[in-house]
Amino acid sequence: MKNYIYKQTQFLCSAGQPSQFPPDIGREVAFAGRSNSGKSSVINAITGRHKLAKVSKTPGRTRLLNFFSLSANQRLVDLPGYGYARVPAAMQHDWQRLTSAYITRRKSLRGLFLVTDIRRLLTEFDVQLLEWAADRHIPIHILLNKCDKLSRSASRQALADVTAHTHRQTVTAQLFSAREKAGLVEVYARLDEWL
Ligand SMILES: Nc1nc2c(ncn2[C@@H]2O[C@H](COP(=O)(O)OP(=O)(O)OP(=O)(O)O)[C@@H](O)[C@H]2O)c(=O)[nH]1
Ligand SMILES: [Mg+2]
Repeated sequence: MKNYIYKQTQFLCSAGQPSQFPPDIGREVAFAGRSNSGKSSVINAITGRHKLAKVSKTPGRTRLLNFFSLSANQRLVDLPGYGYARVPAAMQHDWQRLTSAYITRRKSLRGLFLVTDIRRLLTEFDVQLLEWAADRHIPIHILLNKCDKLSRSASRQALADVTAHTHRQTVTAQLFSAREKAGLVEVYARLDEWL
C-alpha cells in the first residue's frame, strides 16, 4: 500500500468551466455524488488532512471542481455535488453540464468514486453518472458513506441492495465512513490500481 503518497496531497486549483481545468495529462481519480453525501470528507479522510477539501454543514457548497495534486502527474478531483433541492434549477443545470463535460471528455480520468449517503437510495443523477462513465469504460467504485449511522446488519443489507443493482463488471461498491475512517484499506487499494 502506497498510502503515504496520499498524505502529500496539495490543493492545485478550482475550475468553474472546462477551460480552467489543469492540462489533461497524467492520471486522475474523481469523487462525485450528491450534495452532502460526504465527497469532501472522504478526500480529507484519504489524505489524512482535515482542511484540505472544505466540508460544510450547508449542502451544495462545493460549486467548482477542485483539483488536488499527489505528484506531477497524479491528481484527485472533488466534483461539485448535485441534487440539492434548495439550489435554483439553472444552477443545478450548470453543475450537471460541468460534471458531464468532465466525465465524458477528460482523458486523464482513470476511475470514479461515487460517494453516497448509505441511508439514501441512488438518485437519477447517480445512475446517469454511472452510465456516462460506463460508456467510456471508466471503472466506478461506490462508497456507501456514513455507515457509522447504521447498524452493521443494516449496512450490510444496504451494500447488498446496491450491488444487486450494479451488475456491470466495471462497478464495485463498499461500506465507508469518513467520520470513523472505516474502509480506507480498500479505498487505497483502488486508488493504487487507478493511479
Ligand atoms: N456521520 C457521518 N457524517 C459524515 C460523514 N462524512 C461526511 N459527513 C458529514 O456530512 C456533511 C457533508 O459533508 P461534505 O464532505 O461537506 O459533503 P460533500 O459531498 O462534499 O457536500 P457538497 O460539497 O455540498 O457537495 C458534513 O456535515 C460532514 O461532517 C461520515 O462518514 N459519517
Ligand atoms: Mg464538498
